Amino acid sequence: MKIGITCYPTYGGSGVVATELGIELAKRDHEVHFISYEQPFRLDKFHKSVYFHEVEMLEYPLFKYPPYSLSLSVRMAQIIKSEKLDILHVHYAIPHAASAYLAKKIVGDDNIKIITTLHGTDITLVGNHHSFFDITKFSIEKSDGVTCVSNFLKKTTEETFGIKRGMEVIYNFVDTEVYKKNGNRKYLDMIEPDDNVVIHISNFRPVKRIGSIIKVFCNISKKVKAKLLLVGDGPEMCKIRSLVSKLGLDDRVIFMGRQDDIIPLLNISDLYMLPSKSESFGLSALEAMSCEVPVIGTSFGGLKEVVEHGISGFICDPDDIKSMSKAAVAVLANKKNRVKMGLAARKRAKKFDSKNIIDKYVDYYKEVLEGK
Ligand code: GMT
Repeated sequence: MKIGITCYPTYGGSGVVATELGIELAKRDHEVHFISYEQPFRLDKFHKSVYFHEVEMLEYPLFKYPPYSLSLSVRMAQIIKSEKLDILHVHYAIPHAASAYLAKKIVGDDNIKIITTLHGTDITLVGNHHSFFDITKFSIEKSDGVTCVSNFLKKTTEETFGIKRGMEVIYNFVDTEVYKKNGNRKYLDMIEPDDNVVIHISNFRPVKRIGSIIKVFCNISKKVKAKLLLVGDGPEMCKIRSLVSKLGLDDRVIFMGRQDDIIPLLNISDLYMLPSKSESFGLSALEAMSCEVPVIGTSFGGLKEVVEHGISGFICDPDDIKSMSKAAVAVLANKKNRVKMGLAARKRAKKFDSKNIIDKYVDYYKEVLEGK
């Protein structure tokens, strides 16, 4: 198949899923064309049969907000025609699904099938805002196929937008051959061999509740020798830095900034924390699990479809600092327990291996093309 993929190219789960999906499809002899304003960050080296098409944006003084979604539609239509795409698969509904709908109208309805993958905040936080609600509902209904990254997200989409059409749940995935413990526990300068390492990776938005991680870590470090690695950057950074200082944790919290390769960091970690206000799937948690790192994650959303409470980690109310602290100390203070949970996490991650999940996308593409 010839498949177009549009996603946000920057740091964020939906862009990671879209890029890894494209690379895996190309390995299976499909031809993949990324269409976005920038080359996706995980598309950092040459891959056979993977192409990138940049969306050109016109600056004009009248435009306070340059209309990216329109330029994207035009570029999509051009690539559908020039590359003879079979499918255009867009990740994150806003604005990609609406742009794809317009592109389909430009090239003619019979010339392309549009598949939209819903990722999370495009439904729970952004798409349901009154300024976007109608266009989100419309573009979901008008897509030829829709996938959701968890059952939670499918149900939330149906309830929030009153969607009646079929939507396929296809979970996110990880390449467990790449994301694995390599035994090379190379310490960062600031980390000592007997430190328990807690890690969080995100784009530091309020939904991630990083303040709760700091409070839990404060309790952890009263019980065990520990360091906290915060990986990523975003709007909450200043607030988090001052909370860390206020709690006297400056020498124990390490701000790593954005990192392209997180595997070495997961390899020195003992616990991953993701106590978000809502998490539709929690891809970063799955990547940690694949590296034998147990997870303490939120009970709000789809993370409980990934982490088995008490086995591969703990699912907690993200407001319940006491329970999360207790769970974290239970993992870290007992090495035998931690290793056992880490192995269980790896075993669980294998259920979401890219080998199994990519085939589900390919089957779904075929179904949509056949008009089932
Ligand atoms: O919200 C984010 O952290 C980014 C966002 C995205 O679309 O880039 O992540 C969402 O999609 C990921 C990939 O499917 C999921 O693993 C995340 O759980 C989801 N985030 C939320 O639901 C908050």
